[in-house]
Amino acid sequence: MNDLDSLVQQARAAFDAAPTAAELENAKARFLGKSGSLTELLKGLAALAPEAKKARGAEINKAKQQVEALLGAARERLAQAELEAQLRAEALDVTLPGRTRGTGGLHPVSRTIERIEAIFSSMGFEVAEGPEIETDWMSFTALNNPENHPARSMQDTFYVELKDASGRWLNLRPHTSPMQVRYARAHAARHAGKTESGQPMPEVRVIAPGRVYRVDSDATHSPMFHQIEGLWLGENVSFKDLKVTFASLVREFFETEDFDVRFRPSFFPFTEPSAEIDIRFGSGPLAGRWLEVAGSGQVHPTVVRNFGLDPEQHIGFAFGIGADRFAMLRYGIDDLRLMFDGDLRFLAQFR
Ligand code: 2NL
Repeated sequence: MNDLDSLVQQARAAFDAAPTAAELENAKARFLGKSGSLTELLKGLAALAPEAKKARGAEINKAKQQVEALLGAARERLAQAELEAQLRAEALDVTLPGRTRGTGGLHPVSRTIERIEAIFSSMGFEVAEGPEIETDWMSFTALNNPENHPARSMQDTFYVELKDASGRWLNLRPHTSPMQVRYARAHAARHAGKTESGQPMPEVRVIAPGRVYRVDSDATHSPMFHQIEGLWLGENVSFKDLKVTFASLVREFFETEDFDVRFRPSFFPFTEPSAEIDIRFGSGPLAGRWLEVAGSGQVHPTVVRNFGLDPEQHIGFAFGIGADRFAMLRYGIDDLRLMFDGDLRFLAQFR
């Protein structure tokens, strides 16, 4: 092997060994650079005689072309490797599942209240919502609670350190009745003196859903819970209407015809007579047991008078149901505390 062949072999080995484009360019300088070995050989031609110069020059140029060809191939190889590495680094697996924002949903109690509102709306009831901080008169006096009734005590009712115009502490409403009082009084004021002679005042038909508060906390009681109260007053609204109304609610809310409704005598200051309402399903997971689901009664004449209405002309019923209990019965929830823990593993089941 002559000196030029071995130089080409050295260049090939150096270019093959270069791991990066930068090192390849360093290797190139050793052969083709200003003082590279091939350049030096070309400079040496000057000392040769014309004939020898021509022959040697042609050989050196041939070697130079071989080295340049090897350099081009090595550059190509490194560029290709670099591109492949980049593609590997930036690879996307388009088959991976996407990261989505989870779907939200209504709380089971909200769903229950919305369903019950829709059912009563279809029976001609309006929905009244209002303040959760109330006056003593709205929460108790208007509803015929005696001055020393235990419901007014601090053991039963939360009070707010603010007084109303008559100097009494405001309370967190212990039921949604105050909203019905407000609604009935506005109804009485709106129609006062306006009804044509002989025409009765329009009926009052309203439900009041919402949060209520009582000093009570254990496995089956939460200091905040949800109530839906209903009120229907007219010329001749009776317990028969209450039973039909309540049975319609149960039929539509629980989506079954297979149940019984019974009234059990009870006592509330705001109704007389008063009754607990029990239901019993004939089939399904709750079948066979009487379940207490509401309190009810004929609205007390004193309460009707506090509405600003005449108890001879406005007779009817009121009831109160626990929305949380309805939600638990409907969705098969066995622990009240689950409803208020805010645990997404529970809530996600209602999306
Ligand atoms: C219960 C008791 C009841 C009422 C609520 C009512 C409202 C007005 C006038 C008269 Cl404005 N009554 N509400 C009547 C009877 C019972 O609820 O234990 N509910 C879970």
